[in-house]
Amino acid sequence: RDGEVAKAQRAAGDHAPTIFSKILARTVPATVLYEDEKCMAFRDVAPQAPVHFLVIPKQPIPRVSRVGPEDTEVSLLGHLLVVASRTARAEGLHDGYRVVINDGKHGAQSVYHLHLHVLGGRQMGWPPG
Ligand code: DGP
Repeated sequence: RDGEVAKAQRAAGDHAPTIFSKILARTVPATVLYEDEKCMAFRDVAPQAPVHFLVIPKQPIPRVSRVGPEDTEVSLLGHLLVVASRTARAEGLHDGYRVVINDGKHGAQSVYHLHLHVLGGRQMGWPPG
């Protein structure tokens, strides 16, 4: 994942819109697993596990550390986790899975539109790199 870390560190910061806005607008194709009025789940283009999908809010929050204290944003985070869990079940991840949020440079975030990674279908290691 050295290449991914380097890419993330080159990402200049909180730029919007990102490629994920185009996926939401369906001008860039993606394999969409779930969509509702608040979020979308789609397969990661560079899967790091047999099942690897992302859950993103439609609201373009750049990163989790920018989530405000407003009830709507707090409940949106909860909704994203519930959708992650429900979609993981629909993907057959009955033996568990991992949910990851990368934030900023040290977190190796490369796309500055908040997203939850859901990875499963194999044994995960710990600690992560
Ligand atoms: P992060 O490092 O947490 O910012 O992860 C961004 C993820 O987004 C990374 O795993 C690859 C994925 N990704 C980037 N561009 C695209 C794209 O155009 N389509 C899809 N499906 N995934 C993408």
